[in-house]
Amino acid sequence: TQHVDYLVLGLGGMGSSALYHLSKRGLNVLGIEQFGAAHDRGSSHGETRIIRKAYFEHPNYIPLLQRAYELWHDLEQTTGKTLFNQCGLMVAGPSDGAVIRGVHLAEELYGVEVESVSPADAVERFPGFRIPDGFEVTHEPEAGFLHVEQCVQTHLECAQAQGATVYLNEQTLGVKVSERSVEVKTDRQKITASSLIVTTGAWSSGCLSELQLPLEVVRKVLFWNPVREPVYNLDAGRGSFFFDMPEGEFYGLPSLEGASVKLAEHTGGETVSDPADVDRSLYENDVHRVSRFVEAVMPALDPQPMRHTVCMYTGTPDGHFIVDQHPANQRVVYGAGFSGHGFKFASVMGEILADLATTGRTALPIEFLSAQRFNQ
Ligand code: PYC
Repeated sequence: TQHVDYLVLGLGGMGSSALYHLSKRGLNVLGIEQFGAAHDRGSSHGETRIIRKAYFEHPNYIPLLQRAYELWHDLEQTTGKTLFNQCGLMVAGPSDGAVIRGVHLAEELYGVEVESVSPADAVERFPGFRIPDGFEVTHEPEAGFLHVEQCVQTHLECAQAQGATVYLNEQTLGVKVSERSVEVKTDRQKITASSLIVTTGAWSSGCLSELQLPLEVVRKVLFWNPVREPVYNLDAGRGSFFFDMPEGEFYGLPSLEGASVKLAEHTGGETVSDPADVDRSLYENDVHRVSRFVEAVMPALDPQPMRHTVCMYTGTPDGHFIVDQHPANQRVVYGAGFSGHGFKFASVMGEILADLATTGRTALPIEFLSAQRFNQ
């Protein structure tokens, strides 16, 4: 049996960052990942993730986002890599809808820069979009996207350069947590750890079954649709977009290569009973909701996708993350239930999980993410 001081299970967005922060502190840390580095079997793949600060989900996230921005920037500075693209984000929806109201709340409470764009200006500023009647449009200039696989890969490479050990393609078969010890059994060995960080995404309920976390994994299909007219190009200054439609919430990214636009529905998705077995094929049923959105709102895009990938959201009942310590052992910490809006926080979540694992507390305001809220 091998013993390590810190063991990180799951090296996707959150785990790769926790590994990075722990190793940066000079600690003895091992990370275990059941697939390869920056793989496409979980929730941290598909080229891009939106990052934004006008956080309509809840203003409590904004201090975390401010730190997340700083940390992504630091990682770019240290490595010389481009991970973040500040292309801006257009948000469109009914003025009295939760999304537009949440954007304005972020502006009021935290001074996040948000421009209101009149319908006439929207036609000029966002060519290729047909804004539904009665919608309000905002633009957040500091928003943009992250290159998701490169973020994971960079955290992993830097962690290894800082002395972390990484075991890839090694499956965790069991996790035993008691007041004084942590034991992990994998398909290759047994490992004991003084402290454990669980960031296993869609596999979290399985790894921490004794906690009965209220998580539901859903299957999400991401599409790349062919461009008919070159009006969505990143290099022409186009940005990301998010629409609060009566049918659901839809989002997309500017065209990176000129041929296609990546887009998806944020709402909905079928429940996945076993994340290892999620259906990665494409069905007519997957396509039609996004196709209808394209027909209604993006006339310069082909409604039929040219490619897709399948990803998973691990949702909580209130759509907010769970970041906490194990009730039986404070040296076991976890981040779970990122509910389809977590990746942008990976940089700061790694720092928070490293704080919790090393000192039992963090200066960052995460009380609202405690698992306790489900026991009240
Ligand atoms: O977190 O910005 C986000 C997001 C948009 C669609 C899915 N997640």
